[in-house]
Amino acid sequence: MMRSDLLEIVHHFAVQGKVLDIAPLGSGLINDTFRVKTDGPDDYVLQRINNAIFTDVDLLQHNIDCATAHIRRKLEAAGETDIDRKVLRYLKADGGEKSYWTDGKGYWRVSVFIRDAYTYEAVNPHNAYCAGKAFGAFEAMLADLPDTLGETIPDFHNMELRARQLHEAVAADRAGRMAEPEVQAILAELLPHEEEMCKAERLYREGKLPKRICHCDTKVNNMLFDADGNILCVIDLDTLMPSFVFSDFGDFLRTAANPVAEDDPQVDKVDFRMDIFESFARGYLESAASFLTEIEKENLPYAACLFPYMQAVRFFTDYINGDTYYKIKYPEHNLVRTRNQLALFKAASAKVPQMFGVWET
Ligand code: GN1
Ligand code: MG
Repeated sequence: MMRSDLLEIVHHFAVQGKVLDIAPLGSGLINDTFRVKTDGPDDYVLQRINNAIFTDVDLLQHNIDCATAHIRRKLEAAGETDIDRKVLRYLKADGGEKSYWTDGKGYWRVSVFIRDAYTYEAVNPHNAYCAGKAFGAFEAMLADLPDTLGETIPDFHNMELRARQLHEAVAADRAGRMAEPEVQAILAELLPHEEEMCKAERLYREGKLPKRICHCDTKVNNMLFDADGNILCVIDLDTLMPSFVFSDFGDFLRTAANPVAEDDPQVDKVDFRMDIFESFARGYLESAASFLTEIEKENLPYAACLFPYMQAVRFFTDYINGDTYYKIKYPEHNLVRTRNQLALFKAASAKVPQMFGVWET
């Protein structure tokens, strides 16, 4: 994309000041993100929304607008200051009501860049505790959202669907990768756990598990921290939608409790850090206690295993399909990610008894 094209897009939004520079930002696997530097009071984040994945951009931005407005009102009522650094603010396009602009091909949005904030790919027990508190509070703030939010990706964290997609990929073998011995070996390791991992959908069907508004992508790098390691703001709200609380609890630990990145090929370095689990769970339970049911609470250790498992299945499915979903940097990337997440699943599963120990104390 040319800089002049990006500049033209930015000007559909009421940014203040003169644009000085537009440069790529972050490491997301789905959207394209740029930082827009200006000589005005704020810089901005320009994003091209991946509408092959988020097919209903209107619903997507509706969810985000409702949720951010609701959180903003709550922060104001609580007497918070510096609110523009604590909740995202999207600009309306062309002076209208929509917070995105499209030329019919691309879908774009602009939010205010949050200053003096840090992201981490790894955390320590202190910021894991802060993150737990922040996500519990985030869900608590949205628990009484008056608007109805839709599922931006229907059944996004539905393990039964992810399992079905894997089976379909295996049967179709579009990229001819089923002949690889390693693919067969991974499949054999994944399948025996499938039924057990689909427990959430069964509990939901039995009316025992509610859906709530969740973030659904609580990776560590979707959180902004201040210089002291406290959470400033939760970002990347694309997957904000009704889901099980397991999503937010499990996906955070999937990235935070693993000492290495999700695509690190050194599988022997993968582990599930119990110090991170303990501090995150403590923070989360402190602020989520007000709304969590017993069933939700007693299944949080299951959630800690479910998310590495689901992510392994998703990366693996994409590998078998010929890498059509996640951005990859080299041909085996999705296979490396799968191995890593499978190792994490095993490490977490082995520690489930210890996780229950944390509950009892
Ligand atoms: C995707 O784009 P990013 O990195 O925030 C994915 C998540 C996965 C994650 C794995 C919409 O998130 O569900 O957990 O990659 N988002 C979507 O890194 O599929
Ligand atoms: Mg994301």
